[in-house]
Amino acid sequence: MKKKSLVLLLAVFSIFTFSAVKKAQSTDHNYYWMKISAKDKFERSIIANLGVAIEIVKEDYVIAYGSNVELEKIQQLGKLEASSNLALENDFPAKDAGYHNYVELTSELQTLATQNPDLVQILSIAKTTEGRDIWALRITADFSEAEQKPAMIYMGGHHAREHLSVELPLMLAQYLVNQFRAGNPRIVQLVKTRDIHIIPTVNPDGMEYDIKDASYKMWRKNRSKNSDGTFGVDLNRNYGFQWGTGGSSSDTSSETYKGPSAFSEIETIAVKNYIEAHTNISTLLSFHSFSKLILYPWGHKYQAIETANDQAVHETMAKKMSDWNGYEPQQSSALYIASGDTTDWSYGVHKIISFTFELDPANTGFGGGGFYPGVGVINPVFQKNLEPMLYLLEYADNPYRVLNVGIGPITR
Ligand code: 0X9
Ligand code: ZN
Repeated sequence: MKKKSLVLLLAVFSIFTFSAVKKAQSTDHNYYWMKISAKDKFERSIIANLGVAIEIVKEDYVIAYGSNVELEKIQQLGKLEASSNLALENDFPAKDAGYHNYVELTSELQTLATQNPDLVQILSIAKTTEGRDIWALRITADFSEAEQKPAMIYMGGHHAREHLSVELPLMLAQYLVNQFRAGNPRIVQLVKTRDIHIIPTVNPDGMEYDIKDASYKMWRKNRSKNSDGTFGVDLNRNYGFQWGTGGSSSDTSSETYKGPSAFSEIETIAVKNYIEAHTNISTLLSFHSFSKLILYPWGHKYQAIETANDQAVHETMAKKMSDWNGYEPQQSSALYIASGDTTDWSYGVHKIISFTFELDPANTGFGGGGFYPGVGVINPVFQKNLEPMLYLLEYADNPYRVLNVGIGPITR
């Protein structure tokens, strides 16, 4: 764990309500982060004597790390304020420490919301199988009128190993807030007139599993326990539009296992419910990696979108965005047929203008290196995708404006 993680931990504790404490067993060696009240060196010494490692000392509490046995003793003393058994040891290999693990991501999001309550709300849209919150940020200048404003949603991290896809939405959130504060007129205008939704990682369990023990696992799916004891459903095959009609697998151990039914997964249901609760959402961008592509529906069949204007909007926008990021625009199925992906559902069911970006690097052939391109790409990839991200937000009021034919805005 990096130093930064320890500092950020303080922020994390502010959002963990008192988490369930496992019952101590002599054979059980679970480890916990604990927030323990202690107001002076004498009280701190009592705590230290119990065997926990005190990592942070504050005026009236400490943050310590220790076993379930120690945790129970501290609880008996009546000094335990909060605890978390989230696996903080899950972290990127040192060379990739610039990426955010789940705890760091949570802290960044929480900090942004806490420091900017007038602009940012944070909401847990679900608890995963392993107990992590799936965070959604909502950014807008006046929350009371948010539903009346055109909305857009950005998502990342459907696939566990695609870590760059988590960094971009996080950076976008920070960029919007910082630029609003700095008085950037374009961003001030956007934040005032748009309702912006950002889910940096849809799949926190998978993402953490992928970096467990600081070595990459090349994991793609979530961490659902399947009926036969295998793990994981491909979340980008689990959405409920033309689910299971091609390019997905019924084999539980397959990388593209579609799940036992459409929307069988906590993560996809959470996204579905969230989008359906915000009927003002008109544009959607789902980040994946890698291959440098801009993809749009359909993905489950080779035919183009039936409604000519909808097809034209997707095509026109994709082409425009490719001018900025240099990615290749194409229909999803031009890559390969796959059913149950996010964008076929969001467009197919809700007529949201929807894109998948396959971020850098380019498709370099055999091997998984493309999923782990190093920290050096984070900033340049954000920069080249900033204009596309803002463009979709600008046109969220009426994406058909790109056609210049005076078609009214989407209403759902
Ligand atoms: O296969 C996927 O889910 C996406 N590619 S990835 O390498 N990130 O796994 C692409 C989905 C595009 N959609 C369809 N082809 N339907
Ligand atoms: Zn992906």
